[in-house]
Amino acid sequence: MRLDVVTIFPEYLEPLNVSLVGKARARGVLDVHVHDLREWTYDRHNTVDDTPYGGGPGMVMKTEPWGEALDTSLADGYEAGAHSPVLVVPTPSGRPFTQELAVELSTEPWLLFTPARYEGIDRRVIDEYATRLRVVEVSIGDYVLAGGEAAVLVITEAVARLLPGVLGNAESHRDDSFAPGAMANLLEGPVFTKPPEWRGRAIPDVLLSGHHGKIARWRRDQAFARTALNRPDLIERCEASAFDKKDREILSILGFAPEPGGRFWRRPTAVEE
Ligand code: 6GU
Repeated sequence: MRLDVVTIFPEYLEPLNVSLVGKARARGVLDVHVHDLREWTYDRHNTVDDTPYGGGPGMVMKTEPWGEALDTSLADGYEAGAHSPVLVVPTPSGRPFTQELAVELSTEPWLLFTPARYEGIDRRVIDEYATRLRVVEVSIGDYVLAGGEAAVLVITEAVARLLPGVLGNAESHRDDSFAPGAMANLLEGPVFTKPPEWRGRAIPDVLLSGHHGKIARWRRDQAFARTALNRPDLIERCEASAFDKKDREILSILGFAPEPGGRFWRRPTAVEE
């Protein structure tokens, strides 16, 4: 997979040299190109922003540097044999980034990211490239960052670990929380390793029992407990048919009850902790 990133802070993308993404690059699975947007400015101050038409606070990133940066990056990539670029535009007004979108992007041969600062990029730039390429505007969550660079790191890491040959084995993704079809989309429960006792804290007996059926059941119960606590919406979203008899018992203990519609809803509790 080829990745291009156009940014006014190339050094912000340094983490792409480290850890999992760094290894994917070293192995030749990922071909990363970071470009400095200011290379395509021609005034003394390397201006990339200007005041917004219609007034209002903040600044807007100018069309011309982005147009030249994207034309050049695209030409370089095509020349190197890349094809079918997808323009990924990080923006808090984009479509939510999910594991499903990560899986989808991991099948693309070429992603071109346009992290913006200020109030964003002049809309005409996105509209112009949308006539030629697939454009996906993506938000990584319901909060506002000062710029899209951190979002590029997040998206890249989520995508890179799905590429063939990056993680140890394909099995590794199957149980990911949020993996499509993962245990009814529950959050994963706690994990433990040696030593068997630490500061007076033991390992749950069942994990030492060697009884694989009991261990799987305990892990699922833990997953339900954690999901009920942190993401009850994930349980409410599941079809009731995803739950077996023991699941239903656990759900009842956790305060969920089946509705005629076929889903489980949490009974209102006296005090939400
Ligand atoms: Cl992709 N960019 C910015 N600036 N803020 C965000 C975001 C992206 N996703 C959530 N908040």
